[in-house]
Amino acid sequence: MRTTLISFALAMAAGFAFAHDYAVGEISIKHPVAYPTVGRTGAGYMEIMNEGPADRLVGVSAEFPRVMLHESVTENDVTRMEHRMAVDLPTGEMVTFKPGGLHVMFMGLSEHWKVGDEIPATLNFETAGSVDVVFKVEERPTRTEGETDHSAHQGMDHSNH
Ligand SMILES: [Cu+2]
Repeated sequence: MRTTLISFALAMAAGFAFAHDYAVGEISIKHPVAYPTVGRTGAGYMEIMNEGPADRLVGVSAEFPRVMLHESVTENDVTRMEHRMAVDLPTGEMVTFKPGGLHVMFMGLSEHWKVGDEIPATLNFETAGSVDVVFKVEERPTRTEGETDHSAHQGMDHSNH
């Protein structure tokens, strides 16, 4: 009995570590991830699946001077980041935060994020409530739109000095 309980607990822990998913109400958050930083800003990405009534992500809080919802928008080959007050989560749809698109912007980092770092944050949903998640810092995939996204962040960072 005891052994069964322990191995069950271990399996659960291992499952969590591997899947790295979170849920609140009928909303699930899949694999929150970030990449190593070089400046004073970092971006968080994830997938949000809403199996319940339509909801909205209305904010993210974390231990940084400023955290915002951003979307990178490309028009005429020029990419800029726009602030979003909220992100709609329609019923039965997966909303993807990814380089070159929606992201959580963490500003005022005091040290660089490295592979293996864990960035705790709280996602606040209008109806479902709040859930604590951890953005895990992974190796940045090579040559994606993220490069554009990244340089946009750097430009923004300099203007703050
Ligand atoms: Cu941004």
